[in-house]
Amino acid sequence: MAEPNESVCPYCGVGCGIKYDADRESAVGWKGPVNQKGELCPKGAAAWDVVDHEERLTRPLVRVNGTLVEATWEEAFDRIEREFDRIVADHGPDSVFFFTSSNCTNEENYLLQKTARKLGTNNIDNCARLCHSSTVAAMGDRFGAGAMTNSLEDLMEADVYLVTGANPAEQHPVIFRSYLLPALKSGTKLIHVDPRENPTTKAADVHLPVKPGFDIPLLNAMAAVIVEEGLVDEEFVAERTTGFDELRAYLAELDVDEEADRAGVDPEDLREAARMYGEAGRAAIFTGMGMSQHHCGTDNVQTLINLPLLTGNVGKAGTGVNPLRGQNNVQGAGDVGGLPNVLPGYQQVTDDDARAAVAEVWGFEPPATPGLTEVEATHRFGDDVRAAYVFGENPAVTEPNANHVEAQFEKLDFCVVHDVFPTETAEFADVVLPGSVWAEKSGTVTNTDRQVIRMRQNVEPPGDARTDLDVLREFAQRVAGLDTPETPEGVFDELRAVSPLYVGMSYDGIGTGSQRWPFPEGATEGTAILHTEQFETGSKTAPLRVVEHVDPADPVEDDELVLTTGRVLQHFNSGALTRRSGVLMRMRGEDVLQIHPDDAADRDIEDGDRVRIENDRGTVTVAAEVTPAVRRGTVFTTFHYADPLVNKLTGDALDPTAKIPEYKHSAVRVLVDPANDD
Ligand SMILES: Nc1nc2c(c(=O)[nH]1)N[C@H]1C(S)=C(S)[C@@H](COP(=O)(O)OP(=O)(O)OC[C@H]3O[C@@H](n4cnc5c(=O)[nH]c(N)nc54)[C@H](O)[C@@H]3O)O[C@H]1N2
Ligand SMILES: Nc1nc2c(c(=O)[nH]1)N[C@H]1C(S)=C(S)[C@@H](COP(=O)(O)OP(=O)(O)OC[C@H]3O[C@@H](n4cnc5c(=O)[nH]c(N)nc54)[C@H](O)[C@@H]3O)O[C@H]1N2
Ligand code: SF4
Ligand SMILES: [Mo]
Repeated sequence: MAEPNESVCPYCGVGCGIKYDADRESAVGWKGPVNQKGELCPKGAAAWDVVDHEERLTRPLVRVNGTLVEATWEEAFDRIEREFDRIVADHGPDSVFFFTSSNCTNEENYLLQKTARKLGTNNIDNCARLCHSSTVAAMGDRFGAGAMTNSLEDLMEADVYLVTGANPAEQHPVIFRSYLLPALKSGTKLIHVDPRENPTTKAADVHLPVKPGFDIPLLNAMAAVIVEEGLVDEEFVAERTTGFDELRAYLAELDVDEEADRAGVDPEDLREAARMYGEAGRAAIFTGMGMSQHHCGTDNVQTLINLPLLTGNVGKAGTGVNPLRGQNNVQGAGDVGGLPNVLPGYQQVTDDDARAAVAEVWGFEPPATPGLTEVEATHRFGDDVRAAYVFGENPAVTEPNANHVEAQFEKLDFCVVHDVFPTETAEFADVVLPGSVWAEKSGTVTNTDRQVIRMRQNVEPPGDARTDLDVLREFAQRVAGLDTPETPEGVFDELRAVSPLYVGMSYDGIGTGSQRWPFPEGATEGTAILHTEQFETGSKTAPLRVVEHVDPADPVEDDELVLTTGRVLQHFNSGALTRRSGVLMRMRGEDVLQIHPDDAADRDIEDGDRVRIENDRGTVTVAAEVTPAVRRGTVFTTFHYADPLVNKLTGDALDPTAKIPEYKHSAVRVLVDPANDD
C-alpha cells in the first residue's frame, strides 16, 4: 500500500497538510486548512526521509543481560505485563509514570491517559510541560483558557503584532509566510522582543533586545507608558476588568527609564513600542518560549496579559494573546487529558462532578489526586517512581540538566520506550516498542489555533512495527485490562463523549477540513475568537495584576555569560527525526554558539573556533559564530543535537506554578577549546 492520503506534518503546531507523492518519492503539501495553497517549509518537505529510513525500529527489543535484543511482540508485552504488575503490586500505581506524546494523535494520547487512570494514577504528562505550561497556567488563571485566543485568519486583521520570545519565521514558518508576512506587507507593524536578531526581527519595525529573564520589567514599563500617556481603553477596563486602581498605583511608582535599563533595552525604543501597541485599533500578541521557559514563566505571561486588558485588545478580531504551540499535537495532547491535573477537556481531576461524568462513560472513576509533572517525575526516578512508559518523547536530550537526567533514568526498575527510532532515551529502556510515523497512522491532531485536523494512513509501518494506536490498545489491555475501540474514529467518538470542548465535532464533519474547539453540542461550527462577551472563566471580567520581577535562578558571575537556547528552521526539538534527514543535515549539519564580537574578543575567540561552554553541571564543545545579532553578555545555541548535548548546561529550577524548566537562562563560562591548537 502506498496511497497519497491527506495527512498532517509530523513537526510543528502549524499543522500543514502533507501526503506521500509516489512519483517524487517524497512528501508534498496538499491544500490543508492551514497551508491553504499546499505550501510547506523545508522540514515538512523532507518528512518522507524519516518514513523509509534505514534506522527505523522494525522489531520490539528487550534487554537481556544488559543488551537490547530483538524479540516478538508476545515476548515484549509479556515482559511489560509482568513488570508493571509487579511494580504496581509492590509500590502502588503512583510508582509508574507515563510520558505521553505531543507528536502523536489525540486518539493515541487519549488512550494512554485513560490507561494510566484505569491503573489508578494521574502520573501522566507531555511536552506541553516543557513548552507552554506556564503560558497555559497564566492564561487559564486570567482568561479561563490557555489556548490561542484568536484564529490565524482573523489575526491578519491586526494593525500591530507584538511578538515576544518567539521566532515564527523559523519555528512556525508557514504561519509566518502565509499569514503574518502578507499582513505586514499591507501595513501591519511588528514589534519583536528577543535577545537576538533572527529572521523574525528582519521584518520588525521595532526590536527590543531584552536581557534573557528580564521580560517583567520590560512589560511593566510598557504598561506604565500606556497608562502615563492615556492609551488605556477606559470603557473596556471598566466593563471587562478588575484591579485597575491597584495596577495603576503600582505602575505610577515605576521609573520607565530604570525598568528599560534593567531589561537591557533602549527606553525610547520601549516607549515607541508601547505607543505602537497602545495606539493600535487592533493589536495582537504572539508569545513563545522566550517568555514561557523561565522559572518565572507564569509571571512573565501574567505581566504580558495586562497589556491587552489595559488596551481592550481581547475578544475581537486581530487581537488577543496567542501562544504559538510546539508540536503538531501539543495542543491536543493537553486537550484530551494527557496532563497530571486534568481529565479530557481540562476538567480538573479534583472536581467530583467531572470525575463522575467521565466515570459514566468509562465505567470506572479516575483518581482524584493530581499526578506528578514530567520533570518532577524524572527527579523522583528510583525514589517513589519505579517505572516509566515513554511514548514519542526523547527526554534524555530534551529535559534540563541532562547528566542528572541520565543518572535518574538509570535508577528506574523498568522503562518502556515506544518510539520510531533508537533514540538516546531508548538506551535506558528495558523494552523498546516500534511504532509508526505520520504516514503510517490515522487519527486527529489539534493545531495551534485549535483546529482539529485528520491524518490518514499512506503506507503500512515497516517490518513488525505496528500503528501506535494498535500498540497502545494492547498495552491498555495487558497492564490495565482495558478494552478500547478498534479504530481511531471509535476512539474519537468516545473522546467527544467525555470532552465538552470536542463534543459537537464529528470525524466525518472534519473531513479534509478542520473543526475548531470549543465546539458545543449542536453547534454548526467551532468558535474562532474566544472571550468575546465573557471570558472562558464564565466571568465578564478578567483581573489586572501587579507582578514584580523575579531574578533568574542562576546567579551570573562577572566572567560568565548567559546561555539562552532555542531552535533553528531546519531541525526539530531533540533532532530524532531531523538529524536523520539527509536534506536537512546538508542545510545545517551542526550546532554553533552565537556570541557577540565584544564577548568573543574578551576571550580571544575567533569566528569558527571550537569553544567550550561550561558550568557546574557540565561541559559541551561547539564552534563559535561571532555575530552582533546576539546581545552582549548573552550566548545562544540550539538543543537539537545529541552531541553537543546542550541540556547538560541547563538547570533544575522549575516555575513554582507550572513546573516548566528554565531553559532560557543558564550562567556559563565560555573559553577557547584547547583542542583548537592540536
Ligand atoms: N524549526 C523548528 N520549529 C519548531 C520547533 C523546532 O524545534 N524547530 N519546535 C516546536 C516547538 S516544540 C515549540 S515549543 C515551538 C517554539 O517556538 P519559539 O517559541 O519560537 O522557540 P525558541 O527558539 O525556543 O524561542 C524563541 C525565541 O526566544 C528568544 N529568547 C530567549 N530568551 C528570551 C527571553 O528571556 N525573553 C524573550 N522575550 N525572548 C527570549 C530566543 O532568542 C528565540 O529566538 O517551535 C515549534 N516549531
Ligand atoms: N535547552 C532546551 N531544551 C528544550 C527546549 C528549549 O527551548 N531549550 N524546548 C523544550 C520543548 S518546548 C519541548 S516541546 C521539548 C521537546 O522534547 P521531546 O518531545 O522529547 O522532543 P522531540 O524531538 O519532539 O521528541 C519526539 C520523539 O517522538 C518520536 N516520534 C516522532 N513522531 C512519532 C510518532 O508518530 N510515533 C512515535 N511513537 N514516536 C514518534 C521521535 O522519534 C522522538 O524521539 O524539548 C524541550 N527542551
Ligand atoms: S510549518 Fe510546521 S507543519 Fe508546516 S511544513 Fe513546516 S514544520 Fe510542518
Ligand atoms: Mo515545545
